[in-house]
Amino acid sequence: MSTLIALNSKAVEFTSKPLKMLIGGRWVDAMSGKRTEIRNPATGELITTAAEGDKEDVDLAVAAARRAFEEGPWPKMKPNERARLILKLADLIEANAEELAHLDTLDYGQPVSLTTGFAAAAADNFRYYAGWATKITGETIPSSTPGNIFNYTIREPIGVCAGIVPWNAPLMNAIMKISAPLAVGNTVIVKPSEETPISLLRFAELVQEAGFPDGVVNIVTGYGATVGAALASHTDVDKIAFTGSTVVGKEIIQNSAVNIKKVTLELGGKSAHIIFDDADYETALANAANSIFFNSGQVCFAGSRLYVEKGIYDRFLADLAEYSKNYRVGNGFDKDTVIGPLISSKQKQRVLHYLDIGQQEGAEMIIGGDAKEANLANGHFVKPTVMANVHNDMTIAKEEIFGPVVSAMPFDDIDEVIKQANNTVYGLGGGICTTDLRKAHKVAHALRTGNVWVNTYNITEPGSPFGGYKQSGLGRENGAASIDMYTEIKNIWINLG
Ligand code: TXE
Repeated sequence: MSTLIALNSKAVEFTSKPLKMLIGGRWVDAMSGKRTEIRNPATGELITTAAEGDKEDVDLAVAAARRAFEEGPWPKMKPNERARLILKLADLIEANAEELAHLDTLDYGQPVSLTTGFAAAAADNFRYYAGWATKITGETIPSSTPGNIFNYTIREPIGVCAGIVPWNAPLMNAIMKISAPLAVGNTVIVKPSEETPISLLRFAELVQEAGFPDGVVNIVTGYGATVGAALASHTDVDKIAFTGSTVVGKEIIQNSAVNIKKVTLELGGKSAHIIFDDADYETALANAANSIFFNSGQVCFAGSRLYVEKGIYDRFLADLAEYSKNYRVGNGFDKDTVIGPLISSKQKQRVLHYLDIGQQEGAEMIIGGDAKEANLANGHFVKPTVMANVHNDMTIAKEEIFGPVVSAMPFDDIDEVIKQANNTVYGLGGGICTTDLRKAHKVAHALRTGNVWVNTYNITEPGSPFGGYKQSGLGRENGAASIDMYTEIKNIWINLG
């Protein structure tokens, strides 16, 4: 029996009209007049259309953000006034959380319980960075230069900051490219994914309602090859932050070279989750499943390579397959759904292709695959999938699949499994399940990744730096690290003699 949650009435109203872009405080169509269809990935139905921006719209947004930075009050405002506005925005997000969550579920398909959590996290993230606005300090440096030299530093905003975000947590991914830069006085332009612009545009209305000066936050919708590339190669954008594929991340670096933009990248992953035989068995099982099936596996730090100690490997895999049957696949508005659809038919085909390649290379699919049930036929659903008999040199152990697919491998030695876990071009996350503290520390230190979870997984917080080693990224988001990423340090020398 279906237990469908009714779509929030304000979300119905918001999506009943064609969506515009926010540039310089005005809601505008694309200069070309072009529009992109936005479809519900669970049903294939048209939700609404969004303005399809292009280079000339980017130029307008950059000019507006530049004006707001150079002439506007924003960077010069007292830090406590900036903090007050950001806190007001957080309150508005909280007050409209149900609507924002429903818009995300409509747009990218994941369960309302999950998108509700993301909306709450978005408000939290703003509150955390509102606190930073009044705490950006410099230092005084004892000078050894002869004479009476006063030597100190201050931190200043970088200027116009662009953010390009993907579809796998539309609101949350965007927020991380807005909260920290605003706290320190930058102005921002954000491009959501062409697949999922809706919640960010509603959020932009809240920015206006909170009373931010025009041009401080701008949203340009459209495709990566046009809007995204125009932002990355624009000579008047000072900083770019990108979350997405490693391939596009490399292109962003190349395009950013045009004016030596500051760059933050949060890219793909192939994170190892290591289960030792001394782990609390039930916890390890739940962690292994949640680390890969959460958000339908469309998570950059998903535990997509599962290493299980040999003695418990067969039993663990059989139990994981059983456990995954609890993950009900369906429409995100159904209260019982745990696994929503993948974002698009393209993404579903990509995931199924990896399942084929895996089997051709000798892996065994012990559960999962294409969701062929009649009620799922119009959406892009893939079931929680467990691939056994995988080796580290197989394609499905090396490449990011970005779906609910785990590649499982046995191991019998701690040093060997560390080597295997690090044998990847990525370095975003890693998980360890053990009750032996020494093992936990040893492996946590040995993993060449930006995040490690022990006897847990999937935790992120606004105060904790998040990002990747190797080809998983550049720089960090969240925490004090993000403040560093959005400020320049100026060193001032004064001769007091
Ligand atoms: O990502 P893209 P896609 C990985 C994941 C997934 C694969 C492809 O493995 O299967 O990437 O997904 C914009 N210049 N991740 O094709 O293309 C684009 O419009 C500037 C991991 O959706 O990287 C969107 O806004 N921007 C990941 C954003 O980049 C460009 C999240 C992401 O799209 C651009 C998503 C260009 N030339 C996918 N081309 C993660 N790290 O969480 C595209 N874009």
